[in-house]
Amino acid sequence: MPTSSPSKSTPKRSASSPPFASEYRDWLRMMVLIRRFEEKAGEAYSLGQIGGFCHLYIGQEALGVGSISALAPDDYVVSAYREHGLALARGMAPRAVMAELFGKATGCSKGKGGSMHLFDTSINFMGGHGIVGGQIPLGAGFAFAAKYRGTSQVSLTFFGDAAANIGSFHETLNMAGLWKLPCVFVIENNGYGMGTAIARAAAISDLWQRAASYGMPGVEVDGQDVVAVRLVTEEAVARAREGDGPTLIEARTFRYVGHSMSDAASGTYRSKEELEASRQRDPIVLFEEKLRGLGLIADGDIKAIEDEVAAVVADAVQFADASPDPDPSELTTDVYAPEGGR
Ligand SMILES: Cc1ncc(C[n+]2csc(CCOP(=O)(O)OP(=O)(O)O)c2C)c(N)n1
Ligand SMILES: [Mg+2]
Repeated sequence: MPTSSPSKSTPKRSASSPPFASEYRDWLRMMVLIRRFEEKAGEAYSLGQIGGFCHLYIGQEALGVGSISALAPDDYVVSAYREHGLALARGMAPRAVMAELFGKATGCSKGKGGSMHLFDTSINFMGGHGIVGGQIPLGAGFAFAAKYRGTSQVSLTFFGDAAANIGSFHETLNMAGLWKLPCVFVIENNGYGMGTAIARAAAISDLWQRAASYGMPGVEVDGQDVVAVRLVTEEAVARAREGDGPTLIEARTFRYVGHSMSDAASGTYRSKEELEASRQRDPIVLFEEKLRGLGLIADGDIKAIEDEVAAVVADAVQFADASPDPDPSELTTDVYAPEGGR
């Protein structure tokens, strides 16, 4: 099966005649919520309220919001450690996410997972994984299980550009292509794996082309354009659901902050000019401009979203701060799944 080039995969629907205009406000609100949530998480980390690793999603909001909006409620989502925004976009409560970052008993993983291990099986959000590429075979596993059980569920697997160089990426895509599993693989190409530019680590620069080796379409999309991301994901999800197998999506994006909080100043591996240029394509600003142009939103609406989101984030921090630590007796629980349980 030939891979599709970006031009061949041009969405059938145009963004200016949007069938999902009614969803636009929700998408903008979710992108703003993720941005403000992450800014607050960064602040709380600096104040010592959050410990351990903490990888922020700032700059990549359109990618998570656009792609997850294409899913049905019982589809699966699995991700690496840069997943706060994905968990929120999937519908996890900001309180449960913030409390998990704070390591509190009220967190989605009972305070025992932290930033990199957000889970909520009630919405099929299957983590949060710290081993680079470790979640890629899991994503195929959820798809295999769905196919085996005969459900119509699809699995959406997120990973970074550097993870696309890990062996499990190649092994998984081969099996998923061979068995036509209902999965969609999304490379969140932010240009860097920690401080290493992808051009210094990958033999080709168009990672979507790797799909050709595994019998599935490969698509490149502008990860800063929430509507474009939604359209390509929607097409890939429909394909998977219809039994036509997986798709590899490469979404080009940028993280505005450091790799993690220990690289808060963005390090020395990228120039001020590069950062500045990326800020010219801020996904939230781009979307606000688009909505203004379509006459779908006014300044007052944006302020209302900002005010409401600020209250939600402040409430999440207050809740997390006031919540109890996990009881020491919880140390050995949740290590193994209960017999016969999920
Ligand atoms: C198997 C493994 N090797 C190395 C690391 C250390 N490590 C953590 S994040 C990271 C970079 C991954 O970059 P990418 O996949 O592009 O995701 P991003 O952080 O850019 O979202 C590395 C090498 C790890 N966690 N797991
Ligand atoms: Mg990366």
